[in-house]
Amino acid sequence: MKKDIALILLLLISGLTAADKKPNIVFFFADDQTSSSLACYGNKIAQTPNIDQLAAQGVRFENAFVSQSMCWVSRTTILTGLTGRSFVSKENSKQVIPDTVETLYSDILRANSYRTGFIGKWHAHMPKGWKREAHFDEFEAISRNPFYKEMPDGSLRHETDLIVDRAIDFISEQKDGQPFALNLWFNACHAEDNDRRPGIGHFPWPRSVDGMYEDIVFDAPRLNDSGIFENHPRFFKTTIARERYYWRWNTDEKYQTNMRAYYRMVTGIDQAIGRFMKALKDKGLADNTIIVYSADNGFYMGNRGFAGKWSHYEESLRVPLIIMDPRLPVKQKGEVVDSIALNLDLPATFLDWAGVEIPKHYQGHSLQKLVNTGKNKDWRTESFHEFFSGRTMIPAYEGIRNADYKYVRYFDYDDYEFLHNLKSDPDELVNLADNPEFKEILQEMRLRADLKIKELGGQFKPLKEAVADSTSPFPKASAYVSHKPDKEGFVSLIPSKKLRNWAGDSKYWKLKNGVITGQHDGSLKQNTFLSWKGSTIQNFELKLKVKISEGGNSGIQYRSKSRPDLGLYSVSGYQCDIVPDNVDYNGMFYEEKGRGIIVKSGNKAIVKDNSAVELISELPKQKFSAGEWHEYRIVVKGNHHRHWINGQLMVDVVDQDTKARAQEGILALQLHAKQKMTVQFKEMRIKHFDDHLE
Ligand SMILES: [Ca+2]
Repeated sequence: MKKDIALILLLLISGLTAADKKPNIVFFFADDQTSSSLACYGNKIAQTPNIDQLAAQGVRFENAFVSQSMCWVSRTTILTGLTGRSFVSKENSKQVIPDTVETLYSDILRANSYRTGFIGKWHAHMPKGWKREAHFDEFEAISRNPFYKEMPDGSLRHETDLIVDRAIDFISEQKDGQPFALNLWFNACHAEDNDRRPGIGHFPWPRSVDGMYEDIVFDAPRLNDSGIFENHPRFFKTTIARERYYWRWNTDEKYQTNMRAYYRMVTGIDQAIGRFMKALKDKGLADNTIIVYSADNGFYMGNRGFAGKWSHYEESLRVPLIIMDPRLPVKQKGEVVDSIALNLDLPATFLDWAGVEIPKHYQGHSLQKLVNTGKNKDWRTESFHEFFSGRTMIPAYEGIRNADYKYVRYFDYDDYEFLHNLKSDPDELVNLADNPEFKEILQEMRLRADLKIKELGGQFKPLKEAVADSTSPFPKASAYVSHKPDKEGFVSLIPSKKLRNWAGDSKYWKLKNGVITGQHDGSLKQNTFLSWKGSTIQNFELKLKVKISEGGNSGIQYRSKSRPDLGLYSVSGYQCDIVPDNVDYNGMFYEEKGRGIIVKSGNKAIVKDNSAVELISELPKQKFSAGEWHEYRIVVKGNHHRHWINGQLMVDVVDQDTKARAQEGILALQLHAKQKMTVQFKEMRIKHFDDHLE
């Protein structure tokens, strides 16, 4: 009897302790990451040991989705517990209804003794006057643009690392006896949209993962067959998902460079998580801290001829979801759950862990039972998905998905419908909406979608304006995508005010009155570059005016590559040399990579594929003096390169050694190290010829 009483007492005490000791919650939230880019989700290349470890010690959701594949909507869904449709105005889908964001899940946790923190990418659109920092004990927005932030000592630190630095500060200040809920919302792996230089420009990674995946040659996108793209209705083929495909995936050169960069961003997150986990353990908090890892939306990495997210396909909607609760029984560790989980479920789950009642209006459900036992017989079998953000730019849709079928309709396009059989056609390549055999299923899913829409707040008002095309399905020159040429076919490259569309060290490069000036006093140790961020270039005519100081040395780089191994602003590739008062060098055909002359000025030549030069003829040589404006013109078509200065042809070269140098790359201006110099550029205009010349 005594023994029993002791046991009951012990149970009571331990029971009380467990109930009293609320778990801490850390929510790692990546940007634009489809689940397939993690090793624990089957990726054979990605190195993500720390995230994999979370999956091994916790639970991984095989079927996690977002209700809307869009950064700000997905984020607001998590903050409010509502599907997008329920928190925006039906007249203006960009406007959030103030009542719906008055109390966030973090406010509820805070009111229930939690210390709350938010560090990282916010991007939730809130009504005017709404103060985000008032909704957390500690709040620090850290955005991209740029990904690298300057530290007080002048060094640059990537936002992923910075967010985890702040997170470690947060837990180091944590007092005993109070639980905490910390949101660490990364900007990685979102692309730097305004910087389309492949690699470190478009997908900037933390420098700690420099060089990773360099030897990897990525397989082409699995759903790469051009017929898959062709099979879409026109409105699907002209959106920004297609435009951005030309920003980052359309050629092998771009694809490989950007894939490596994207994977580095993923591994950058992984390493930062590893660092945080160690700090958590050192602080003695690991045993009572639940870790959640997810992403705000999926991502197209060239599949179907698309980039970005937004649409109804699985690449867009699927996200990773890993929950590591250290209190889990051993048999649950490493469990994979098949049930449909949504971003909508996260706030309900957080509150459930905290032992707080879940508000009645929350539309998601706590995942706790699924995490703890792997099962929940009352769980949903169907999920609602939609897109309405930026309806004027990106096709909006609504619909439902279950284990067997996905039904959606693009409601601004005469209710264009898709019906996919997910069991027999998991890649969603066949649209069954017009197939009479599936008429009943279509009808049934239509009705269920209607019911769900009614429940969530009803239909949107019809769009007033027509949806504009973002691109033609097959632009002749991808460099023209988002850069419309003038009547003569040229695009101006020098902005009127800030050097926004160029990347370089502002210490050396300035823009004033339409003139770009590169200057140093002799202290520059290594060549530095100013690169155009607009796109890569292939076949083109470039016109500009150049002025250089005496003894100066510069160049116009083209079809170049970023060389982060040499520095953030280093590039290599072809160069039209700028050296005044030198008949051999001015306008010559140079290669920055090997720092070598390919062909000197005054030569018409062929560079053989073994790099031997065959001279065809000599062109008249001419000196061009320092301190005066000269007109440069570069025309490149295929492997034929020509450089002119003041109308004088300086080099005319066919470079057959095409493997030695990239045939597509970025445009950049050089500032040569060592000797003090000033170089200036103005009236710079480029005309692009077709990417695929006859
Ligand atoms: Ca996103």
